[in-house]
Amino acid sequence: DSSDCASRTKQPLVINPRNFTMDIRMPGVIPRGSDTYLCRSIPVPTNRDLYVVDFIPHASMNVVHHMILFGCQKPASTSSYWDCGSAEGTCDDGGSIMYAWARNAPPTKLPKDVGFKVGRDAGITHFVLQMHYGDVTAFQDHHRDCSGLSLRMTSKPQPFIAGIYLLMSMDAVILPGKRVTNADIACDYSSYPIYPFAFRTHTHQLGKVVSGYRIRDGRWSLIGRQSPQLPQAFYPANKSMEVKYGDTLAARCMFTGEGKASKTYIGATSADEMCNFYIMYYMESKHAVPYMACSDTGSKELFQRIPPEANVPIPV
Ligand code: IYT
Ligand code: CU
Ligand code: CU
Repeated sequence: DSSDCASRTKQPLVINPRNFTMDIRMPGVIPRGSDTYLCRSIPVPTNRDLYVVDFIPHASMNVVHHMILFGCQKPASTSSYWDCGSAEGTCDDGGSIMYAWARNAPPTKLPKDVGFKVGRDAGITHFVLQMHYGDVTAFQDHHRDCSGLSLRMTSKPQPFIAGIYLLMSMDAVILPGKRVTNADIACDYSSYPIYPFAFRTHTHQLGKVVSGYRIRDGRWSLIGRQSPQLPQAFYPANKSMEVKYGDTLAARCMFTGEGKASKTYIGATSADEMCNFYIMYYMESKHAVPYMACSDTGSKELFQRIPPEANVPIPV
């Protein structure tokens, strides 16, 4: 009921323990219609470095379509919660994705000794939770929703920090009627070693499969492939591998333009497309780079050697 809901959105008072939990939950909301996006922001304590070491989702698939947690410096609104469907957005500084929950998808666990570093030094002073409410028939009973996440936090420095490497296409054009259009992305990796452990794919309606690879000495090793039409959570990476200086990271999104009457471009609306492959990795703390991105298209010659699976749709 609603009073119970209110009590669950209150933060417990924490008097300086090393390990504690932060709750970020909707404050008892009723979405106005289907496909409503609501965002909730809470400040991160900034008097010391903190690490997020676990995520505990509180959501039911009947009510919530997906939720994404961002770490950011400047939430798009100063309200405690707001409609973040299109115009207002999530974070003014972009923000970095830290966790995604989607219906039916398995939960992402951080490996032992790995944490996302947050706080003032890490440039993450707020958590913003984006909730996508799908079908609102779940609200016919007039209940108020307080779905959200619990974050297990510690001030104990972690040996490894978690980070995100985002491969994204900026300039793909999907041709109308054409059965297959590929969007390719590749960058040389030139930092300290990272160890991918989870991946997430994101496209809109036209994406069939998104695959990501490490290329070393001409050999392609799969980090992960998934249909972006399945719940867009973080899935476990293929096998443990290292990505080091001199390797190349590459991704392909396979789209279909079948049934379309005009070209589709990369853009922010649901009529546009996106091509994203997110790698969640860990890295030794002393070299910590929490966020990297690549949007180069890579060469045609390079992609001639991509494994054929990158063009095999995954049944949904
Ligand atoms: C144009 C595009 O591909 N946008 C993606 C990736 C992206 C995310 C963030 C780009 C920037 C960001 O600051 I955060 I610049 C995109 O919007 N992806 C959505 C969410 O925003 C995370 C997704 O669901 O992956
Ligand atoms: Cu959703
Ligand atoms: Cu998108």
